[in-house]
Amino acid sequence: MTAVLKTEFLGQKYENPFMNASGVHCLTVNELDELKRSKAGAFITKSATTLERAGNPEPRYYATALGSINSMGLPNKGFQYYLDYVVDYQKNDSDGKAPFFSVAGMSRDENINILKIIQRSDFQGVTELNLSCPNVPGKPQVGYDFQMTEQILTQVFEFFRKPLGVKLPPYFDFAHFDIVANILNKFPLAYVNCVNSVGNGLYVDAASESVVIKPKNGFGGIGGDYIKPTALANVRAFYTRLNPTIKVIGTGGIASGQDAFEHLLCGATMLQVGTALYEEGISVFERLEKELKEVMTQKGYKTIEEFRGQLRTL
Ligand code: RRO
Repeated sequence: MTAVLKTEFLGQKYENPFMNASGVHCLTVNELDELKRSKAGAFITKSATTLERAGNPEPRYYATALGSINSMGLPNKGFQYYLDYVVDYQKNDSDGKAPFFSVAGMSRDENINILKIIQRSDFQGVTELNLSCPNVPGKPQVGYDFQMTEQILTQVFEFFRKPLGVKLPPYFDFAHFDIVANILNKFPLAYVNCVNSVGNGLYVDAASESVVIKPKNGFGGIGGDYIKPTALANVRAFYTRLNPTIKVIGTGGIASGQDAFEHLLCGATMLQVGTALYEEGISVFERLEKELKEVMTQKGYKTIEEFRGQLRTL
């Protein structure tokens, strides 16, 4: 008996649930094409702003034994670059991997303007609105401002009719899970993506008595092993609170088949890989698939549907 990883998400069929996390290996057409040729089931573009941005000064990413810290500062090629890529892909490729389009305006108006252009464009795929970039100096994460989150979504759904998901920051309190889920349940969202990096951590190198990244005096978003329990908690909290029409993408600490299995058990449908992809390169997808199939086979599961969301409590 071989386990199969085939996954249906928003009416599309994918070979497996694995994708890159936005920001990792998706800045340029070259990197995006590498994802297309990889074993990833689907992929997503770097969060785009209206105009190209160079991002924060380097060093701005640092790998540690347990994960990573980054303060990239939203470097991207500008909205039109990625829109051209995803529309072109739709016209010329029929491999069922159509890229998701991530956008991250720096203000409410910028988000609305970007989404209006997507609504008018030929792009028919999935858009992800990033409400949780932790690294732009002077710009707090929208996802921690509940009123602003609701205002933006209210304005967006006055005109946006294409499939839209939101990338959320991690939340750490049941009161916040409840408040945010109540807001999200008011809208025809396609999915939520839990979680973005744990914002504004600080990694200290004791030997040099120094921080390890330059922007914001060393403060940055934490990813990797450090954040898996937080990611799983957010996947589970939203899976159990949201209308079943709103799917959950699990992101955070996926570096093995077992990590992937745990996210699926908590209720995730697609799975995004950030730090492990950055560290290992695109061959990570082949390994994760093999390992997830092994975990499933060992447990006697043939398909993901047999155990998705079936986490037991005591
Ligand atoms: O570019 C970044 O610094 C960045 C973004 Br937009 C994000 O959403 N999450 C992250 O960890 N880094």
